Amino acid sequence: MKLFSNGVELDLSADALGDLEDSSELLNDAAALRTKMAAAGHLFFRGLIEEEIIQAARDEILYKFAIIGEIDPRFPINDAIYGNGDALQHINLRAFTRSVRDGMAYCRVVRNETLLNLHERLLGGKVRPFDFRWPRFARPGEGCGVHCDGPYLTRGTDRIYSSWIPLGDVAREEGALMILERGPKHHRLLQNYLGKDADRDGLQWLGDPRELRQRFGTRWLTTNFKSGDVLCFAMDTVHAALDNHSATGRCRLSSDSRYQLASEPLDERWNGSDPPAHGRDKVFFPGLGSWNNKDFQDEWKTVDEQGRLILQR
Ligand SMILES: O=C(O)CCC(=O)C(=O)O
Repeated sequence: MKLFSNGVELDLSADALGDLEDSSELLNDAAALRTKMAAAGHLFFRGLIEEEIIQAARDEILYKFAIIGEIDPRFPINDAIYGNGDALQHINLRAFTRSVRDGMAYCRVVRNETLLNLHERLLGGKVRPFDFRWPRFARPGEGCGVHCDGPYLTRGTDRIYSSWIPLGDVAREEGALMILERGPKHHRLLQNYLGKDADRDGLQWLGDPRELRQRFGTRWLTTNFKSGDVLCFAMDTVHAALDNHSATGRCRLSSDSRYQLASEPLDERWNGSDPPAHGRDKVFFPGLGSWNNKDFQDEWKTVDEQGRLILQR
């Protein structure tokens, strides 16, 4: 089987691609969690969150996507087969994305007690999830470019961890997340990039995942994710998504959420009852090809005052 990220075919040899290692046995050992996170920049846990909690969030979100025609009605909604719906340009996309982001079942995943406890152990105190959340519905052909989260999220503090949570099984070729293994060149090669602010400096993705891996001299790490798994990573961890090449047209549903100490300053873009994010005229709605909006690589779509997509073809 071939794997692609950002349209680039990955090298599948053992020194270029590896498996994420399950850290579940460290879960109750705060010192060991912190040591491993400091060394590797990520921690992966199999089955951290109960299956029913994930399935409830999956149902809640997929029904919303089905209503706007993004899921093919000829198949069970839970299969999430892409529907080529054309309702998108007529709806209030701002309201739609907010209803997905703020759904009760989805919030129960982001605020799951085991997940919060994990972040408390890592950060050493009471944590606070960012008020903004990033649910992702990745259609066939879609993925996410190579980047670190730091430049996008750290105006308040840089002591933040991201958790990537598949909302349902996500096989590697269906758009799994991958992490660039840390090596001796990591911080030197990223020094300039990590000092940037994505909004002020207009950042683009870090580049070709195959070429980047060779330059860093390490491996991409990923796995066939199962419902309930959690991949937690640091602000300076290089990551990207594999492109969704599902043979059945299945869309990948996942979530990224962020956690910091409640006592530390907040990044005002992502917190509050209605976080401004990257601007009131933009909504987080990744995918659908190139939108001629190079800001934030098309993950953010421009909408009009009624929240309707401004088509930029
Ligand atoms: O799920 C994706 O496609 C990308 C997720 C990501 O970049 C993140 O969690 O920071």
